[in-house]
Amino acid sequence: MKHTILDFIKLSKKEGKKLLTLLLDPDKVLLTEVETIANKINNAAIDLIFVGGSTVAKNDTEKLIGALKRHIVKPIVIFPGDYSQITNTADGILFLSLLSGNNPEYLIHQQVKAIPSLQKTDLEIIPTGYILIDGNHKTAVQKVSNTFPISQSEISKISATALAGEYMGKQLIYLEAGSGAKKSVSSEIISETSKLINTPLIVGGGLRTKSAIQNAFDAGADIVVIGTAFEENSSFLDKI
Ligand code: 1GP
Repeated sequence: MKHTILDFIKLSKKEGKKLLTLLLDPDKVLLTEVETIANKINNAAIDLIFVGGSTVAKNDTEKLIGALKRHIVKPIVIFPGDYSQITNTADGILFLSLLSGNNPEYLIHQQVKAIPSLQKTDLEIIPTGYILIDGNHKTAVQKVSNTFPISQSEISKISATALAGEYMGKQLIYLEAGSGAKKSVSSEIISETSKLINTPLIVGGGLRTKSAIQNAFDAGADIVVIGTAFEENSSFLDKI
């Protein structure tokens, strides 16, 4: 089994190097803009690229990653909303399990449905515990997964869910306030969770400023994901 991306993440954590990830949603990126976007990514402090969305038209993920690959050597990881987004054009995939909700479809059934497609790829598969946290905004993940996020006040429940994920063998834990969240995951939640787990911690959702990203890193995030801030203003990366 390949471990290139995960090894890079673990080594970065060990060395105290924080990683910044750009999320691109195939629904929102025009293929004609890919070269310009790729140039920005190549010149920015972006370490990883996630590609995915809650609802993506068939083949759009493959087309976007294929186009990005013509210009970018940084690792591209599928961040799938469902198993139809699997494509061998990427380097790896977050093999997500939605640990915060009570919907077996996103806890295990989608993962089983993904197997026939994954067996035809040589993607690096990265077991990831995905924890949805209330961002004061009904997000696409919440609607599509038909689950409720955990309230930001339930800090011990969030950190316990993360540790349970680690004990279940997840290699990454993702605290997600949801794309376009009005309230990003609080520093207290990030801090309490990162203290409890050894697994690299990803934080995303609603981080729109350089200081918000820095605060998430300072609180203990190993990887920060930005999506909307770049979608709304492609020069956002120039400031980082
Ligand atoms: C969503 O965490 C990511 O899955 C990014 O969120 O679009 O709010 O940056 P934003």
